[in-house]
Amino acid sequence: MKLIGMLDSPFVRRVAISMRLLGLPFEHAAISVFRGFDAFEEINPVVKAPTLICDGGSVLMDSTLLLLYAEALAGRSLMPTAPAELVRELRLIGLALAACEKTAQIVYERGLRPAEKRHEPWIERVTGQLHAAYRELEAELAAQPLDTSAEGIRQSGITVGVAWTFTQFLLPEVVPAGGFPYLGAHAAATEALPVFQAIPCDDAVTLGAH
Ligand SMILES: N[C@@H](CCC(=O)N[C@@H](CS)C(=O)NCC(=O)O)C(=O)O
Repeated sequence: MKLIGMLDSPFVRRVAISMRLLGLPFEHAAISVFRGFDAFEEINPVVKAPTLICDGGSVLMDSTLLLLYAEALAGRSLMPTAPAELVRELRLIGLALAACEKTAQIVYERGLRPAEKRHEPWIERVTGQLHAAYRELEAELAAQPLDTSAEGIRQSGITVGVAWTFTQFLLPEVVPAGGFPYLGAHAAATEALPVFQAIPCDDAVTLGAH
């Protein structure tokens, strides 16, 4: 299996960390959807990161779908099965993914659209959605922190940690860390885990075969 995409993408990183925790061997190619567009397009014409080339040659995309496949291969899951636990897990993951998506939209808006074509009301809308996602997550963590141990971490813990690091890396002035102590503590704990350290939020890193 080969995972395609840069580790500064939270979507790629959550898959790489999860596959490592699931004990699945994979190769990694750190190809950028921007700088490496042509090379990416040869692998996946839709140019979405993460992309997974399966051993049988099928090409999959979307981190959540990749994780479904990875868990089926591993024969175990990083998600709880009891409905009451699962519903919280899904809510946290949904909020974290929305935060990643809104962060990326702001970054794309700033980096790709010429200044004279920027539409401020759109940026304000997306920024409001980003703040809302992190406010909701902060309240969830304040009510009940997530397991951040190497043995007990679940998909929600991985995705919330990866999301917060991503936003703080790219937009610290948009989402000031001081307003989100529980998220900061969660991400500090996850980033200290060996698997997070081995798979950093860094576009210069290419993982070897594992
Ligand atoms: N819902 C998707 C989002 C993936 C996504 O948007 N990835 C970005 C990279 S961080 C991408 O492919 N951007 C290029 C594009 O959308 O054209 C997932 O969970 O994998």
